Order: sequence, then structure tokens, then C-alpha cells
Amino acid sequence: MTPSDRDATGLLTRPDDFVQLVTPTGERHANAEFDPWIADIDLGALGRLYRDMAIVRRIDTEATALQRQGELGLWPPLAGQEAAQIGSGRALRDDDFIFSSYREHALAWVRGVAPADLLSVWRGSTASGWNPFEHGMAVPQIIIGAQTLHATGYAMGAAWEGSDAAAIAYFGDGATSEGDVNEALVFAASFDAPVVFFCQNNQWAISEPVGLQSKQHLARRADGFGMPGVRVDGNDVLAVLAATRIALDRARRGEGPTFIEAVTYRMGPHTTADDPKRYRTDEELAEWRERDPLARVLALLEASGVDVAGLEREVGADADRAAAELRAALTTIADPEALTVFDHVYAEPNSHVERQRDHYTRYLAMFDETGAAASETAEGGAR
Ligand SMILES: Cc1ncc(C[n+]2csc(CCOP(=O)(O)OP(=O)(O)O)c2C)c(N)n1
Ligand SMILES: [Mg+2]
Repeated sequence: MTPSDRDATGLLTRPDDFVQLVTPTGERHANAEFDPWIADIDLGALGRLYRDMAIVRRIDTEATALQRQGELGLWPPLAGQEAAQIGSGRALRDDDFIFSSYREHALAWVRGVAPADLLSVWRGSTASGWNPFEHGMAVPQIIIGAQTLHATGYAMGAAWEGSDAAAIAYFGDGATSEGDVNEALVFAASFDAPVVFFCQNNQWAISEPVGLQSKQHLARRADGFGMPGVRVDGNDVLAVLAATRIALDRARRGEGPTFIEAVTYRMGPHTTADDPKRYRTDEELAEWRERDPLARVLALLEASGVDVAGLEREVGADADRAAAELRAALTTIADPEALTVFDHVYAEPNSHVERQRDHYTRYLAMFDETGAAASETAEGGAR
């Protein structure tokens, strides 16, 4: 570290202070520590990583459009974070368990979650999307950072059972300020839990920039918890894949957790309910567009003699098919009965919930089956 790593306010802001194997223009940098971990990734495998990223980008675009068309209540776009999610997701073994937040749609893709199951929560049709044990992936966690505790507990349990499977927790830059995340890091370090803490530093926690979240690179916090911290270019799918494989191997060998900071960028809004133009500049967006995770893989493939136009055509057709399946899935999602929203709040009967159910029953009675107000007297009862 040199003084030039710091800006005028003393913050550590040099953005390229990370492991990068493929530059934004597609040049491959040799790295003695990381290269052996991706020695199996030939041009075919690299093409498949590109395919994954292109398909999830298309799924994400389609879901955003579905929200705009009123078919989903909300959608948190992943655009820009494809390499961070696919690179880490493809490093996992089937018996490793994923604990994600709400933006990790690419991990759901990697784990074979059906499109209808992916959408149902965002449509408000179910309380959770899929059976975690069928996919080795917990359903999205909305409470910021809580999943890091779940991952740590799961990992400790797996180790006690004698398994060498690992858990991986996905969380954001903003989540690192949460108590839950810090508690999880302490527990995991103390018990050598086989867990990977995968922080997608996408530069923003809604409208709060990461520079306000932390005075130094997030990966450096790992030191204080007693675990390795690795800072990788999160838009470089090969660097992410290698870093995650290294961390998983360490976990399997019983050496404990690793903290990975994947430096990336959220290209879209925080969710479809957010307008990022209110807090960030077009210049910033343009800068990150230059570091697109898909473009650099195409550039590398092209430089290696691959028919990139052909690949793009083939993958484009697959992506269109995935998007069409996603849209078609809407027709298979049934609207739940309104009153079922109260069914699983508590395992035991609860008088508060019963009272709310009664109120809501009377409220619904105000409308006929077309949704029009049915009677004036029912209105009074709903108040
Ligand atoms: C405990 C808690 N506090 C606040 C919120 C509201 N909230 C939702 S997303 C978000 C920002 C999270 O930012 P970050 O961790 O960087 O993840 P990103 O959305 O950028 O992926 C906040 C504060 C919440 N869901 N849970
Ligand atoms: Mg963030």
C-alpha cells in the first residue's frame, strides 16, 4: 500500500487493487497463485460461462420488463453482477449449500430453480419460492445480512456431521455494517466453520455509496476476524471462479472461512421501485459499462480464435428461450386465496393475527366478485 492508494479524504479508494485475470478489453493476465485453480477452463468451458452470464442477463431483463408491465410487484435486478454470481456459483459442488440475499437470481439459475418458482415471490403469490433442500439453496433473504448467520450455523452443522460440504453466504457491501454479519464472521472464525463469505461490493447500498460504508476495502476487514480476505475483480468471471474454488478448498480441508470481496457494480436500480439517477451520475455508469463482465469474455474468446458471432447467435437463441419460459411461467402461478396470508404467521393460534384476519375478512366482504364495492354498511365494519 502506498499513499497514492488513498484519496484526499484518506479513504482507500484505488478501485483496481484486486486480483484480475482478464482485463476489460479481454487480455489474460498470468497469476501464479490463481491460474492453477482454473487450469481446466478451456475455451469450451469459458464459452459455457459466457452462456450462463448471457442467459441470466436476459432472464433479468425479462423480469424487469414483467414488473414494468404489472406482472410482478417488485424485482431487484442483477445486471452487472453476472460474473460475480456465475463465477462463484459454478465453483460450488452440488452438496454445498447457498444462502443468498434477494439479488442472486443467477445462483437460482445455476441451481436449476424453475422460472415459476423464481417469480412467485416477486409476484406476491407465495411466501417463498422453492424447497431449499431440493436445490441446495435457501430462499431469498430480505433481512440484510441474516443469511450469513444461517450459513455459518449450517456450515458448523455440516462439519460436526463429518461432511466436507461447505456453505456460501452472499451479501452486499451495505450488509457488512450489520451486526448479524459481524457476529457470523466471529462465530465462523472461532469454530473454523466451512463457510465462504461472498460479498458482492456493487458500490451502493440503495443510495449509500460504499465509501461511506467503509473507510477501507471491505476485504481488509477479514484480517480483524482472523480469516483470509481476498479482493477480486467481480466482473472477471475467471478471477471469481478461482477465488471461490480456493476458499471452498480451504473450507473442505477444515481450515475455516474465507471472506471474498467481489468488486462489481449494480448497473440498474436497487429494485424496480428505485430511481438511481437521484443519487449517482451518468459518468459513473458509463465508466462501469466499460468493465462489462460479458464483453471481456467475448473479447478473450475472440482473441483466442473462437467464432464469437456464432457463439452469440447460439447463446442468444438459448437466452430468448429462457426468457419466453420465464414469461410463460406466469400462467402457471395461481393467485392465492387472500386470507391464506395469515396462515403461517405463527405455528400456534395467536389472538392478534386472528383479529387481523377478522378485520380483513370484513374488508373483503365490502367487494363483490368483480372487485366493486358491494355495500355501504360493510365499509363501516372494516374500519
Ligand atoms: C435489517 C434490514 N435493514 C434494512 C433493510 C432495507 N434495505 C433493503 S436493501 C438495503 C441495502 C442493502 O445494500 P447491500 O448490502 O449493499 O446490498 P445490495 O442491495 O447492494 O445488493 C437496505 C438497507 C433491510 N431489508 N433489512
Ligand atoms: Mg450493495
